[in-house]
Amino acid sequence: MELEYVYKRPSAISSEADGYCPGCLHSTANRIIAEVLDEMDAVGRTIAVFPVGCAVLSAGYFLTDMTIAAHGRAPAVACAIKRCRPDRLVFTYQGDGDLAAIGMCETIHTANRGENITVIFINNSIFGMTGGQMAPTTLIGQASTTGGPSRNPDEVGYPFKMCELINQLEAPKYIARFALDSVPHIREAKKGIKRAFSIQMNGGGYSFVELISNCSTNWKTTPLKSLKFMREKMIPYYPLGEFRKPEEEE
Ligand SMILES: Cc1ncc(C[n+]2csc(CCOP(=O)(O)OP(=O)(O)O)c2C)c(N)n1
Repeated sequence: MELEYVYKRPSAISSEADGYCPGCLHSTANRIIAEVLDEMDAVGRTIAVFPVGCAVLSAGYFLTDMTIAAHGRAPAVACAIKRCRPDRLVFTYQGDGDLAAIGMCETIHTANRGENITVIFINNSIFGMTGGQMAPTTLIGQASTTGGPSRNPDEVGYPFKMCELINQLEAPKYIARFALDSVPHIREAKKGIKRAFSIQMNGGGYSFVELISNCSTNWKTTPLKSLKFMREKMIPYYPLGEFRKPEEEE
């Protein structure tokens, strides 16, 4: 009897076991991006730009063309690739330390130029790979190895809301924030990624998709409790939704 698969591995992802920590939502983010690439029949014409940080582990699983950029420089590298190969679907996949700390300059200028690329931003409110240092997105009161037991805005400023910041610029065409804490939210996130990729492939311009994610290892909690932290602490500070989309999409 022939088996009919109702749920299978997207062709954009290899069969390697992933190296993320147990419960890490990078794997969910990888999966929905890969599903979108499959649905758009875009695997063979995609170029991914991976960063420094846990997000770079994705480079071991995606079967698209790809490169890895120096810390924070993924948008600059992606712009160069896209300008040389405008027929390709080019996206970056970056953590919050990469995108909003060392890479803040590249992030803002790329968005301001309206480059026709998609930036996927994994916001887990901490530097993951290097061991839980404070990120630009660490919440007020959140513990980190460099910010102490409680982020104090009087000393280190307030957490950056990247969608809201980018929404001040003229050029971006699509700006949205989703979360990976539940199945309905993951479905919404997938739709947003597809919308961003479609805008790019239609020559529409810059798209920015933030995904609220977790880091139970450095938050020093369990994967299940990390979902609760996302719902109770992160989403209230980082409201979900589409901040900007092309008029015809309204
Ligand atoms: C120029 C440079 N500075 C610092 C580092 C060290 N470094 C490696 S990963 C990382 C943190 C990345 O954190 P984030 O972007 O939040 O990604 P996550 O690991 O949480 O996915 C840092 C600072 C580096 N590799 N290169």
